Amino acid sequence: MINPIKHCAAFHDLSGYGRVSLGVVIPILNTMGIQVSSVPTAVLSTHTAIKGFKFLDLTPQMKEFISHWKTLNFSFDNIYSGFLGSAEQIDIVIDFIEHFRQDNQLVTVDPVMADNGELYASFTPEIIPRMRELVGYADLITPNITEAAFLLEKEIPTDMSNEQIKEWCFKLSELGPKISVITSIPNKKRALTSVAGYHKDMNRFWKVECTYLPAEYPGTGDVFTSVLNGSLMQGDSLPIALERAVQFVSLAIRSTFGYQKSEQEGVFIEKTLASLNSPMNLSTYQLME
Ligand code: PXL
Repeated sequence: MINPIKHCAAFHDLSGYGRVSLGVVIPILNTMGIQVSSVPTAVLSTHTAIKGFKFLDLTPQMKEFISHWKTLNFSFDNIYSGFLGSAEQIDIVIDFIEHFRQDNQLVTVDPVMADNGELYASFTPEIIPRMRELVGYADLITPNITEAAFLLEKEIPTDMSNEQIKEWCFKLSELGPKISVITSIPNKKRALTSVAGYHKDMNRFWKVECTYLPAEYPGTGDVFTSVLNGSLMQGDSLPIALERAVQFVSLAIRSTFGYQKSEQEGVFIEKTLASLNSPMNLSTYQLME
């Protein structure tokens, strides 16, 4: 039987306020025609960038959820993990991947743990080696530059040559994944940021640049990876999926930036979701040789 709708198992937190994690993963993947079944890793009052956030760790409940799912004969075209509530949850996600592994499946691990040089407030450094272990089970990983530096035990750069970007992507792929993507790559000379991706089977490196706006919105990494993941699930090539994800994040940031709203709210995806179903009319990706 042909599966009429692709099915994703999503491991992310539910932050009550602020557009991050399941709050963006579900609408984006649904808009892209993908069913999402969620295993919430934690429930928070707000994301961790807002002082005084309340945090309910769902580690024990996750085990029960998954035991139930294992009795129900579910199958998943896509397993996608992001923000985890504790280092112990890494074992739960690994067990899930091993149990639900199937052919023609994309396992995406966004090693959400840090940004701007710092771990998020709910983590201690023990998360880093555990996350390194988890990315070994993934087909696709999408660290930002801070997370990539932590995974590779490198200093966080303020500028990167193409050679360096390629070396980092390659080293990440040696941890296991077929496709390694790095986001928020700094460029000192120009007001630019870029994302780069390496496809191990094709031995090709791709880069997409975009202009930088002076704003920091939480959740843009989740938005990026959700669109990239959805695009690959729709059958797009890696460079086109990178391009679509960059274009969507840029549009969402620009749709938000013109208002005087707190950055803590995240980006106004409600205004831009429909664009995920518009044809792409310009592509700027580069092959890095
Ligand atoms: O977008 C990453 C993210 C996800 N979930 C929670 C967060 C953050 C980033 O701050 O705090 C709870």
